[in-house]
Amino acid sequence: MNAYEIAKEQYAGLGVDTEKVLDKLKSIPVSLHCWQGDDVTGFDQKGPLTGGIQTTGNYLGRARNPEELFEDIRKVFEITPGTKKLNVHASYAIFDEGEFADRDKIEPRHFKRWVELAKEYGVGIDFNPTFFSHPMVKDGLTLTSPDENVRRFWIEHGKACIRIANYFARETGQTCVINFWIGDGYKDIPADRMGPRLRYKDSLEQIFTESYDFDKVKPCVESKVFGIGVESFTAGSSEFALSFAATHDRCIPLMDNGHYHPTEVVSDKIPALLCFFDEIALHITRPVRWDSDHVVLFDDETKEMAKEIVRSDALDRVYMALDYFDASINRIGAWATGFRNWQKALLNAMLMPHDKLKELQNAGRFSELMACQEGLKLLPVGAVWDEYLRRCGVKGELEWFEDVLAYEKETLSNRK
Ligand SMILES: [Mn+2]
Repeated sequence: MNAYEIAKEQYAGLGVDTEKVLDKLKSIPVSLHCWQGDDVTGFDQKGPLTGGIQTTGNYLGRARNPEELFEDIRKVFEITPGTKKLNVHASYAIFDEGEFADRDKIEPRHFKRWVELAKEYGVGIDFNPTFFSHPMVKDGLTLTSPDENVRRFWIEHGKACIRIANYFARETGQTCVINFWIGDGYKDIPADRMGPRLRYKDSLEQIFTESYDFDKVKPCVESKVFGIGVESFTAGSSEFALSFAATHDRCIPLMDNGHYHPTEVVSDKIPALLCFFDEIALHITRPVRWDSDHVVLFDDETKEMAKEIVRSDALDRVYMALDYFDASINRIGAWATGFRNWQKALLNAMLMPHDKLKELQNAGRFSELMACQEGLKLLPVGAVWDEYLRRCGVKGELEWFEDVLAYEKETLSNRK
């Protein structure tokens, strides 16, 4: 017997059908963020990254244009298993030679090439309005700005993005999750915390008057606790975003696990929200002391987040997207490592006998529960993972990076 067959028998003994797990895992869409490829630069402006977020590092080979970014995305698709979606920011509009449309005026046709790429792979597209890195961000504010011209510009941007999300859903035939995140806030102690939030609420309500079919287009509101330069106050806090989503139909909450206090964990928040929301969305990242957007690892909290989704039987209620950007290492390697690790975390969670574990908990057999949970950690998840990679036609754990090195040598090193 090979390693997978032995593992399959071992899991069968626990009541876990590895064949079913492998089929299911292959079908779960995970959204791959386009912004890992170019350090969140985008194509529509040349200014610095703003909005309280930062990329660090200057590894060779950053994608500088749509052609290079698409080339890199193709490589990532090739070296990662499972079903993907493309996750695109509005700042990645692609204009014809000599053409330009500002963020309040962008149209579906500016994203035609993204649709072509998605169709080539038969994947869906998720979308994000870009409320940062733009001259109309005034004093760090967009949808909360007391300047009505500024606020109006960004409301129009939001509406334009909903029209583009409609286009993505229509063209791909798949759900388009459109995520609203703003970095609006204040560096120092504000004199008014409610005013900006009321303006944010009103802005979102105006944006969501743009028509969309909630079966196909899923607007989300993403919260954040702080950003660089906006340490004292963030308008779109957790309470704000959750309350907004809870009190507005046709809108769902999005949790980014880098957007909370360092000792808070999103794994615990997932089942809490699932008690109240039909659907939720996640940005999966790795915060190191702050919202540093490090590459997702196969670490304890990543595993715990996946377990909570699986245990809650909510794989079809949680929209999963990756969100990190590391410019200090090979960006293709970063992209693929994080994508592969979230797949691993899902697999690990799907191989657990959750019903049995719940029974132990409900019977108060806590020492047995602990022993069992610890025992599960050394079961041959790796053998099932290897089999999954084989079936997906993707190279094994200690081999795939060769492709990244070859790509760096042949392609990335020429980008100077
Ligand atoms: Mn995020």
